[in-house]
Amino acid sequence: MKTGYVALIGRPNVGKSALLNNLLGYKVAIISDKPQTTRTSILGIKTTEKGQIIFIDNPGIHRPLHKLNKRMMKFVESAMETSDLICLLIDASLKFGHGDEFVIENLKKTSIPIFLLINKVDIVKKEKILLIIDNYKDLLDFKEIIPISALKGTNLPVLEEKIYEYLPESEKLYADDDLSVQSQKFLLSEIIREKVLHHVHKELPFTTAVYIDYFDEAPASSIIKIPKKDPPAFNGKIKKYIQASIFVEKDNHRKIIIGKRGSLIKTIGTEARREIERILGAKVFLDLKVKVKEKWRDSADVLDLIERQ
Ligand SMILES: Nc1nc2c(ncn2[C@@H]2O[C@H](COP(=O)(O)OP(=O)(O)OP(=O)(O)O)[C@@H](O)[C@H]2O)c(=O)[nH]1
Ligand SMILES: [Mg+2]
Repeated sequence: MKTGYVALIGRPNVGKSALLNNLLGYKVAIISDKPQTTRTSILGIKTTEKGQIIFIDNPGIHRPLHKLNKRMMKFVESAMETSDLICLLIDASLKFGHGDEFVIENLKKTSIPIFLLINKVDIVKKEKILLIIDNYKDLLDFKEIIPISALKGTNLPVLEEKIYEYLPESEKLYADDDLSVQSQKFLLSEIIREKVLHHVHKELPFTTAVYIDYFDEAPASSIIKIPKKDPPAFNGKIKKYIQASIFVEKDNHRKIIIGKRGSLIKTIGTEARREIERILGAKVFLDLKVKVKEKWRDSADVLDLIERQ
């Protein structure tokens, strides 16, 4: 048996969470077209006959300006320290820039083997990929360079095979049906935040947080299991009550999220409720409130609250 930790590292928006979900075959991390979507490390466990790969999805590497962002970078640091292999993802459709240099500098300090994953190859020409390989190959001692599409699944079986070559001989660390490590309340709050992210722009994606105020049926364990049935059986009679707060930093942001006569918050609520109902296999009453918490990104109390839900 081979078992080990694989950290997914890269700039914001390169497709780390999309890759995690596609590798697992289940959605455990939220995805959006806005940068800095992921704010903590999320473990995703893939058990096969060869062993167990424990993927660690991470926030995108950026220069941190707020306490929130400093914490995000701490997650990246500790994920890199605990991993047996680092997968550096880049976006094939973007030009090499300062952000990429910053990431490379960060990785120069580590002695852990690194793969370069050139993501989003579904939207670029082959010649472009060859140029990227040429530009990158001498920047770090990459053990493998693999062009992939996290969205379409291109080359993911090859990636998985190569990963196993770099994992230590070890017994499995998790049960075969363990899928992710994060509390269910946290996952539900993230799903609500994902729906918010789809509808907001400019500053708002960065200044919105979600906290589950009330859901008394959430399991205390922070292990999320592979559903026994896919999709899980749906019981339309059971109604679960969830109350959540959407935090913003300014009153005009609160007004934007609520929308004209409550139209946007209604849309967000409906989209989130539908997805949460699929996860819980039951009808849900989702009660959303939008609250102003000035400068929450620099408040340790609010950050603790959100992280530990
Ligand atoms: N065309 C294409 N788009 C992709 C691919 N992978 C991810 N995307 C898109 O890229 C955007 C960012 O994806 P995420 O998975 O949220 O990126 P991330 O690296 O986790 O971003 P952060 O959490 O902000 O660091 C989304 O709009 C995805 O749909 C891919 O292989 N091809
Ligand atoms: Mg992400």
